[in-house]
Amino acid sequence: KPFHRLLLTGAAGGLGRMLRERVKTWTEIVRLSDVADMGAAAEGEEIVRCDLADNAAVRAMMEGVQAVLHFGGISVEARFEPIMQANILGLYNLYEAVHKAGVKRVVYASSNHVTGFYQTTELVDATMPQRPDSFYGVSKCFGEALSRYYYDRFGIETVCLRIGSSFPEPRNARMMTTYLSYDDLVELIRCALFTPRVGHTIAFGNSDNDTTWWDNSQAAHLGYQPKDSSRAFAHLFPDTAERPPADDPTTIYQGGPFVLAGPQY
Ligand code: NAI
Ligand code: 15L
Repeated sequence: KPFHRLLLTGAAGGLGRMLRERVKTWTEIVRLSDVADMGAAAEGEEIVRCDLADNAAVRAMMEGVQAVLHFGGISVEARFEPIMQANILGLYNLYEAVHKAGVKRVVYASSNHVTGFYQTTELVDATMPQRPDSFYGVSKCFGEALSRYYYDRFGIETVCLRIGSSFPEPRNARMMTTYLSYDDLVELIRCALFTPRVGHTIAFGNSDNDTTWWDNSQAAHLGYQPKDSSRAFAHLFPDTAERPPADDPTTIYQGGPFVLAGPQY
């Protein structure tokens, strides 16, 4: 197998639980980490329960690791304080540990909410300014900037995946555009891990859906070719179904409901 030990953070989460099995084709040992319970270690697994905000624990978690799939952290809008701990301080702790442990590559679960305040009529590419739609989106912007710094300063490569909506199936009409199937996510991660030179790459993560808001040409060198499409789920959201009005912010902006969060936090 190409790797001896891969670290997967966020292993107790929705994507982490799916990736736990799938990454085993690439690595002899997968080290699984989360602040939440991950159950018992199976063969080829190591379990390290730790809070990303704990610098010393993150350092220890990184020992002997060759590459990182960073899927841990707050994954939706929340109060600023926990986002700051997990996604901002946590990212700093992670990259310091990566640097000290000599890890060469990170695949970072960024998010489409880095650009959620672009309108759904716009086509966004990775050269365009970030327009986060939430504190959560701002924290992902920080992760993209921090990983850029660690590449420019130390040569540590990162592929930032601006994941759309990666669930077993789209959950609403918006996700017909943002849907990323689990198989396509695994393929995107494979491309991010094994493309020889990625430098610092930002890639949008979506399946081959009938509509898109994203131009992925800046990530063409990854060679990612989605195989699935939200088309298979079109029957779930017929045109006659009730939707927010056209002048509703959740319809105008790509971030959907995330653009309405904020003051209440
Ligand atoms: P999730 O919320 O199910 O999983 C995140 C995991 O991170 C949880 O198990 C949680 O316990 C852990 N975590 C939270 N705070 C932590 C801390 N301080 N220390 C250690 N672990 C902590 O989210 P999901 O859907 O699995 O997403 C995984 C990653 O992908 C997240 O970073 C999310 O922002 C990103 N993402 C996911 C998308 C999706 O459609 N599922 C879309 C865009 C981005
Ligand atoms: C995200 O960044 C979230 O982690 C996920 O839970 C979904 O809400 C997704 O974006 C989305 O935009 O659908």
